[in-house]
Amino acid sequence: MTIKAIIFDVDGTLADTEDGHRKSFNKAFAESGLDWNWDVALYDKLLKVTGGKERIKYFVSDFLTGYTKPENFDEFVKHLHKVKTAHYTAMLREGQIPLRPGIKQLIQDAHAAGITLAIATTTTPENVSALLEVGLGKNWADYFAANGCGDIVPHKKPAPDIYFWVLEKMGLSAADCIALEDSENGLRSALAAGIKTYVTTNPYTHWHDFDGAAGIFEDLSDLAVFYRTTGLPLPKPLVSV
Ligand code: XBP
Ligand code: MG
Repeated sequence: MTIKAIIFDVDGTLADTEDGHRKSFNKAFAESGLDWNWDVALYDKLLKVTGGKERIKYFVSDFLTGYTKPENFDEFVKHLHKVKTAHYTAMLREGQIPLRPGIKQLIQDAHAAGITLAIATTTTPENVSALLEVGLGKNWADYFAANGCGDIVPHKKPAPDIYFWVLEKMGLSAADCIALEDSENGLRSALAAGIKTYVTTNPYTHWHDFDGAAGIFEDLSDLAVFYRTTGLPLPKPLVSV
């Protein structure tokens, strides 16, 4: 099959963002007078649920005891998440979270080779643009034919909704594409949409069950291996070597 498109997950895949998310959640909790503190071990468990708002609700329902929800709990969670997102995008704009090894080169090589690129993530559009403005420059959106993020679909990963949304936007079938993910939820989501999926692991997800992945990499620091494994049409500079 000739790969026509690469669909990128964001958190954990384009960049090692999850600890930045975790710290931003904690800043939002403290600012809201809550004594909640998500340490790494707890956050590792909370990552079972994708989506920051959903994750807060999961924490309240499954990990908190003796907590009385405020009247307008949904609004309360939305506000908390808004504060968290402000802290997180500030971290990104300060350049605190760089793109992972090989990601910028892959995006540039693939785009130059005429391969369609897209994003499929459960994080917010603000987070995607803040991360990629720093990582790829102010015209980052020019690289992508579709930017599927956040609440545009009713069900977040591991549901396939976001991948179906991106496929439709690109006008391509699952068989034309490969996906790049970092987590079990992300892999399940892309596989459920019928997309051949490769995984790059990170400290939060290296222990996940990646059964069904077409290949697992620690990272993309050796792009030639990634191109050979995936069968991506090598861009000119690599072919001439
Ligand atoms: C990972 C997620 C996101 C982030 C937090 O998204 O599940 O919810 O953990 O970001 P991806 P928000 O699909 O890119 O791996 O608070 O913006 O949801
Ligand atoms: Mg991810």
